[in-house]
Amino acid sequence: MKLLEAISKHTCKIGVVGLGHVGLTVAAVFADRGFTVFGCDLIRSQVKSIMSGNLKLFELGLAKMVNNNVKSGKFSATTDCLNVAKTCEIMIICVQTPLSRDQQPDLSFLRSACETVGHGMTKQKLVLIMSSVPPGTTTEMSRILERVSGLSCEKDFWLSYCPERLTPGNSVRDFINSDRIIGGVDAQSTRLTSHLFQEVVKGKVFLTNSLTVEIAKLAENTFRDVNIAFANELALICEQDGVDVQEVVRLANTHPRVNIHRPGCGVGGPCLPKDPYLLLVKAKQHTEHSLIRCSRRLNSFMESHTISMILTALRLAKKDVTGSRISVLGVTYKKGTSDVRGAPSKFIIQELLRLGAHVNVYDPLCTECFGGKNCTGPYEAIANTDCLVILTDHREFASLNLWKVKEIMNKPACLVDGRRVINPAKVKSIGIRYYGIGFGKRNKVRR
Ligand code: SAJ
Repeated sequence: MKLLEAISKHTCKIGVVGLGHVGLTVAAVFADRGFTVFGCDLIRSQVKSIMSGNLKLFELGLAKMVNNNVKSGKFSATTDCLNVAKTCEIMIICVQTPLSRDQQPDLSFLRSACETVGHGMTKQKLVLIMSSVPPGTTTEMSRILERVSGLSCEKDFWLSYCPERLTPGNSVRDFINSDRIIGGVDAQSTRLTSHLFQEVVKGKVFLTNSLTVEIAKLAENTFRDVNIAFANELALICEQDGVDVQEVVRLANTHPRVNIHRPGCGVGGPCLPKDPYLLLVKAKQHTEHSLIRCSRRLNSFMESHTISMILTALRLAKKDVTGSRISVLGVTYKKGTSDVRGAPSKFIIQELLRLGAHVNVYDPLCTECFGGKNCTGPYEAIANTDCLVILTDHREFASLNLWKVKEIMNKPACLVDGRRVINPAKVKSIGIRYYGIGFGKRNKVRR
């Protein structure tokens, strides 16, 4: 078959729709392996920064890979998606699928991308969808592609679902090394897609149908979300019982078949807060008893719980939140990234501001401060504040000079650790009041 041969020889042209973290990584890696890649995005500034070598993405090695391939002519970006769709034999769709306010998926970007790809469709092309989607979406998109192109899926063109597992910050490494799951709408689509990926990735490729892959992808992130919710519930229990949840999790995880995740001040990012809702879109029968929905609520509740912890710390220090001064260290949704999508810091900072607190904010990897005052270093943020709050587990925070922290804070100095990055015993020995997620105070509160 012509396309199979072109894939093996790296002579087919690949179009990538949507040049965010995923799309840009996909485009750069395929170009780096010798394919000619055309990327398209509606955002003119993103296209311009790619073509001019001014990328502003915090992704290890990605900017360099993009720049090298733009220079060599293997990769170029444009806003003209239709032209790309007409030119390329393989189209990879990596557009966003956000949630609306009522937690319903907004597939308008994906539908619109499929319409454009459909307009550029001719026989013997392969379309891949990589965005996270509710079950059944690949079949829905096949109908759009057929309607717009007047061609028939499986007979005239092929379509597969092949989601990404990459971690923001390390997308290139993860794209190349992760095992992946691929599901075509028919055996030929699956075979072609598997062939394509085996040309560029080192991880194993597992093959099945598109609906199974759609559900499996959502199951991965939902499993993590439910597991974290369990860890968070344990943390709440431990706080009441005067026990440290870190010790409980450490001991429970010595069981060979137990792997409890880490509790914390909330679950953020582009995937975990969204994917459980995508999985539930068509699940109508058991909504009242849904473990998944309940876990989502519990993980969101941890943000309010962190606020309660801050208010308790202030109250016990005989201070009112209104007019108090609070320092927040960490804004990004997790360590080692500049990404703030879905970060718990947004709600926590905005709620503290609403309650009348002055909030200083510092993050080593981003300047977003959600209305607080942006500071250029941790001690500048901490100076003259009543309560220090840690919301991200950035490495730098674990090595804070706690003597200095105590000295520059208002008295009594209080610390609320939302990610358990600092040793409570050390904090207390220095004379700072300590509060941490899942850190129960022994002999204090009994049920
Ligand atoms: N979190 C906890 N406790 C934990 C682990 C995470 O509270 O034990 C919180 C983090 O602080 C963060 C959120 O959960 O706020 C999400 O963290 P994550 O490490 O799961 O990271 P993501 O969102 O970067 O997840 C991505 C996922 N990628 C995609 O869906 C494309 C996921 O599939 C991967 O499992 C994960 O990266 C990874 O690190 O492998």
